Amino acid sequence: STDIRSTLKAAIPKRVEQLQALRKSEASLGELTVGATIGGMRGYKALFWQSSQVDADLGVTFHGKTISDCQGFLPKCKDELNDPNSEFLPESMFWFLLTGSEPTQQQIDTFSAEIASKSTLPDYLIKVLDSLPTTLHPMTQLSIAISALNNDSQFARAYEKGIPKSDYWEYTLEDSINLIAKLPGVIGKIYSNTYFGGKTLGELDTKSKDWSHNMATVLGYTQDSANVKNLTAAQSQDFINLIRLYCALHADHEGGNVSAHATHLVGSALSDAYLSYSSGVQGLAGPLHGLAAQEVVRFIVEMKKNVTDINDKKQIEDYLWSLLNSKRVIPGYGHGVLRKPDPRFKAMMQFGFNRPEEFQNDDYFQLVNNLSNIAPGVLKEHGKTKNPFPNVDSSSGVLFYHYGLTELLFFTVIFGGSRSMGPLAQLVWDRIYGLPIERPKSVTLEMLQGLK
Ligand code: AMX
Repeated sequence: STDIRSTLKAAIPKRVEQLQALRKSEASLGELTVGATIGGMRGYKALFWQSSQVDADLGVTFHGKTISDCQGFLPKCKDELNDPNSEFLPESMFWFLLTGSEPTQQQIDTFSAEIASKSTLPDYLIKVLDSLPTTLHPMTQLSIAISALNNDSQFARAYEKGIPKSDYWEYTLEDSINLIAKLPGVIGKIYSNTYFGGKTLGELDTKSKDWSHNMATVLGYTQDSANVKNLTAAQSQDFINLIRLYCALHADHEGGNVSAHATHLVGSALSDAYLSYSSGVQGLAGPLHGLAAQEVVRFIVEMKKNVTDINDKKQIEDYLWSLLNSKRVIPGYGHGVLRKPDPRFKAMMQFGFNRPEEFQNDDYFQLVNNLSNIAPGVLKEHGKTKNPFPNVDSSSGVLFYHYGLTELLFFTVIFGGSRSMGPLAQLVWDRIYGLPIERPKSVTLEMLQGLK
């Protein structure tokens, strides 16, 4: 069985030849307009992104495969093959995004073990994180940690020595794997420093556990009854599966979203994987992008305080109108590209529906579900939002909340763990293709006026 490096290597010649054939193509991808240039470039097909695509109606596909396809064929954890509740692994998704080919169980077992073996944090990074004020937003801590890891960048070191352009991708791949491997430890450290006075909540298993298992453990979701979350072993296991599903589904969402685009843009200057992805994380920290996950739970908790019956449609509608009338957005609704309910939203809700013993009495979960039937009508009547349906952030936060991850600011950090996978896979391909620095032309107000 081949490993991730040789599988990728085998995929390179054909793709490079295909891209090469298009390099000088003058086929048009559409017109640029003044309105769209000052309107967030909506609809511009101006980016090349290989591994995922978002269709306005169908949502995301990964190399043409839907979420449920991926749930069917991507490998799970080797110890849980007969457990129907065990979700496929984010490392399987990374493999698939990167190589475009379906990994075997054995390949993922090996890759997952490699990631675990590289998960220990260097001492300097622990010092950096320990020196940060606990009042610093965990997303800022995450981006600082990722930037600091550039101390270990194999690409940056090799570039300084002088390497041929054809070798860039190999160093970028090593950096990307190292970065992904360190994220569970980084995320656990930020969590413990920010909320638990630096107490170790669980130990990384550098030998046999998968990436999500390790992330859950360092967040305190250990299998022993003495865990800080006071959860049963079965509930901790649910949380591991929640991390697996959430992180696999959030790994990539084509190239134009802020975190992916920022990573790609910064990477185009040949900044290494750490610097590139830390800028992606800074973009993810914006409330219109990844921070929406925290906003949704805040909003749901607040709404629950304001309605006496979570099944009363009228009360919910009134609450939504009060938000809209005070010129606030309904968090978790709307999307830059999608025009239907986000299939990731549905997959995350399904996680709850599959566990009725946990969720049928969870008012927040039930409220999110009710809201998904009520808010679209209100937003349609309001008439502004192009997509009145729930996006992915509508559902994920309340699931984390249910299992005792109640620190709202922290949800986006887990998103930040997940989103590394797609943009870093693309960064490796950017290097394989030798794509140039991104440098679009800008225009001034006077130039735009002159066009009228
Ligand atoms: N509630 C109220 N108004 C909304 C709205 C919502 N959920 N979504 C969009 N609108 C409004 C916009 O503010 C805009 O109003 P304006 O013309 O007065 O500025 C108008 O509808 C048109 O916007 P749009 O073209 O439909 O959306 P967009 O592409 O500009 O923005 C998004 C998309 C997601 C930022 C926006 O829908 C929003 O702010 N949603 C709430 C926050 C959220 O859930 N973000 C998470 C997105 C997913 C992610 O990246 N994690």
